[in-house]
Amino acid sequence: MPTGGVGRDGRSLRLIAFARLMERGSGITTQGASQPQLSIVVPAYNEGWRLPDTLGELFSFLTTQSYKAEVMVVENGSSDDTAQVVQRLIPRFPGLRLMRLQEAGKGRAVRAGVLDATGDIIFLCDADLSTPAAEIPRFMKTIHAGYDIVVGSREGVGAIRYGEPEYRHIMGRVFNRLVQVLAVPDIEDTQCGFKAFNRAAALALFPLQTITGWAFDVEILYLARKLGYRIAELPVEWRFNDDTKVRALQDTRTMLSDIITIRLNDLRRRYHAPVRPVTPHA
Ligand SMILES: Nc1nc2c(ncn2[C@@H]2O[C@H](COP(=O)(O)OP(=O)(O)O)[C@@H](O)[C@H]2O)c(=O)[nH]1
Ligand SMILES: [Mg+2]
Repeated sequence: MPTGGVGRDGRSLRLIAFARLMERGSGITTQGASQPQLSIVVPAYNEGWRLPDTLGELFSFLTTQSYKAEVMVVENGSSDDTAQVVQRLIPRFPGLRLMRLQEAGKGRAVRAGVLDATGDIIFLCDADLSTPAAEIPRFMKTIHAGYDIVVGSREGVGAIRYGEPEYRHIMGRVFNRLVQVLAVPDIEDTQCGFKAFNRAAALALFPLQTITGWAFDVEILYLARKLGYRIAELPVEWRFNDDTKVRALQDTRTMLSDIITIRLNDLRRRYHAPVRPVTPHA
């Protein structure tokens, strides 16, 4: 069960969310048989050595599931053989796709992947599968229960963090406090790489995204709140990998300035788009 439907001002937001839900049913679109029901977007930067294992694990999980799925690896700016590795794996894993972009940035990669995804539910999942694929059904069930967005949380009852150095945890908690004060109250972990969106929410939110780096999650959740989408936070199991791409000082500075940018964007009315601008699968 979700730990809670969180809203900017509690009850009224829940009412808006309920009205939106009634308006558009479960938020899940009906598609032709050729469309996958689940799209998993995997941003990958210099992950060539790891992807055969993680994609193998992901696909061996997906073959146990009854729904159709696609997995889209989005690579940008890698200096290793990430793209070639994925290309070699495509014949082995039907449903695997590769997208390449010129400029780096996790946010940029995720945005492009989500906007190209064809599933009813669009998942974000890190290339190191730090949260196991077995968590996917719980997230899908929560979307089917009516939530627009389900975010994995490494905090709260039931969450388990393996191998994370204390300094990283403290950094994360300080960042989260600032995020809560400045942008997204009540979400304990905006930065977990494991998130699910129903298609309609994803296609309304990601076109508005401007942040191309690590803080893109904060912008998407900020927008989700602003537009009244229902968000559930589910505690997950998460494994820290010490070849992290996060550079403690430099990236934290950029992320903080990105949060200021989000607030300025809003003041400058950059986020004033129609709430439902895209018709899924026109
Ligand atoms: N495509 C793409 N992916 C990125 C970029 N930076 C980070 N990632 C991916 O983002 C995910 C999370 O990165 P990771 O280093 O595991 O972060 P951590 O788990 O928070 O330490 C991984 O799948 C990375 O490959 C980028 O510039 N482009
Ligand atoms: Mg990781």
